[in-house]
Amino acid sequence: MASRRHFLQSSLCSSLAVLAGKKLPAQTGTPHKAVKNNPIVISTWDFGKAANAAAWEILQKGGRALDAVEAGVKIPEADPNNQTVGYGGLPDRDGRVTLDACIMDEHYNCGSVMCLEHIIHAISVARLVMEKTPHVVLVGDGALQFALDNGFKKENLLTPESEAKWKEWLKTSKYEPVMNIENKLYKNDPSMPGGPDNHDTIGMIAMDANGHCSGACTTSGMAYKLRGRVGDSPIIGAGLYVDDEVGAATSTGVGEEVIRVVGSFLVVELMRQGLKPDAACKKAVERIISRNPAKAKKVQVGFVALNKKGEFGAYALQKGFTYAVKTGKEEKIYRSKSIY
Ligand code: SD4
Repeated sequence: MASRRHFLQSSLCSSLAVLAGKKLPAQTGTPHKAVKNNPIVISTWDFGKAANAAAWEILQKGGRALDAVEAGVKIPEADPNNQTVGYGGLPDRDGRVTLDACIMDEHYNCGSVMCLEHIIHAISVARLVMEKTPHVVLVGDGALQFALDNGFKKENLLTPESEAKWKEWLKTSKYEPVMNIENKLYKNDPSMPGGPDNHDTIGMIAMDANGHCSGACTTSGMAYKLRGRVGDSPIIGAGLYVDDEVGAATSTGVGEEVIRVVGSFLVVELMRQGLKPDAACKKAVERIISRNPAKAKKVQVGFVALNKKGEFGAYALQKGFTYAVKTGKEEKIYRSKSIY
């Protein structure tokens, strides 16, 4: 009865609004408001700066955000010195480099590869999954076969440096996924995946000169993970989400904690409800804490977000999370606020 009354009331309101010539707001919330001619790109971590520069080449010419984020994240994917993304990534516990990546455009199109081996540019394979198949996700051997069928080259992604670190790790085989925390405990332990000189996943979100958003996320995942383990990074909604009505968000850190709360989707939904990007990221981080307070104290998760007004922000569980921003006016690395 109550719901019928509610239905009647809301139908009456709708009819009155239509009669009054008023356009009702879209049910999804924030109306599509684009900031034109003001492109922006944001990436996780310091090394996002070089990636942003590549993305900017495209954005400044009026190119599409989708092309920009793909070109941007290809920089760390190809960098052998970056041991958490693409070529040179630290392997799983069996010594195999397995990559996770996803991409999403302004039309809710998305593509993803999980546990992909031997292909440097996992992000481009993810884009091809999005554009050339009726699917969203390809995994493992199937993803590799698809990549090879589409002209990608099979390569050895394990560099001598990463192999040496893995062999060092094998001596203890201690697996503790602690990432990039400014934390004395791990500062002097070179075998830890979160050691001081280590970096993490690149998540990149951008808005182009037409005011449209896209995002990309690519990683070799947690170092020394179990074979077949997939983190948040290639999971649409967890490691990345784009909703061109609202904005975009991406994450880095211990993927299991992000997946549990569908982190990037959560951030975007919180922005849809009216929160600024930094407040939305903070709430998502708090959600992680509320789900598992003991664990949250020991691991790192960081979110970055961008809304359709071009406002951006970030929040992390722990100190030490940085993100890079490039606009027509600034090129800067920010230190994220954190809970702990
Ligand atoms: C994962 N989120 O595989 C990735 C790893 C990462 O910062 O981002 N590290 O869980």
